[in-house]
Amino acid sequence: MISTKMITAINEQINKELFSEYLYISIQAWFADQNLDGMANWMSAQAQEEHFHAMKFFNYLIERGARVKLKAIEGPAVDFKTPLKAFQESLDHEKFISKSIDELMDLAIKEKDHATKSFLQWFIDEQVEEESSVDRIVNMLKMVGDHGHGIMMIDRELAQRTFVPENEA
Ligand code: OFO
Repeated sequence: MISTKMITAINEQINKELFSEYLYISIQAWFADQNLDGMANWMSAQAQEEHFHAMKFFNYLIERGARVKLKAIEGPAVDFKTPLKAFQESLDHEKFISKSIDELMDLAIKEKDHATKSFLQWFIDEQVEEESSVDRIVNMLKMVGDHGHGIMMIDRELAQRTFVPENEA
């Protein structure tokens, strides 16, 4: 049986995932305003992925017979200054999410909740991939600096990203 403590912690995680979606569509809006449509596309795909993460936690609680209780979503930043700062903000946020998922896993281990441990493993693995893909973009942006041509090339690459939910991949 899933504990009240675990249910509360997962409900908080749903809020964090929905905030992630909100943050990434805010960055998407900023990129669209800068006419960097490829980067805006990348953020849109990232936001869809976060919605999928939130619903994965949401469905897990329902499956365990627990109550989903949604909370207010905090307002995200709206100004990101440069592409590098925008992606750096995403990387910092992903590190915060990884820490939060690690804490959920710590709680599941403490409570000997094997079902939740097994469920959370997918997110632990996913965060390694999430951090590494944003880190790669941050490094590319550092390399090109303010060079317009370099920014345009990265923008073109990021235009290719699409989001495919895991059961359709
Ligand atoms: Fe970007 O991470 Fe959700 O979990």
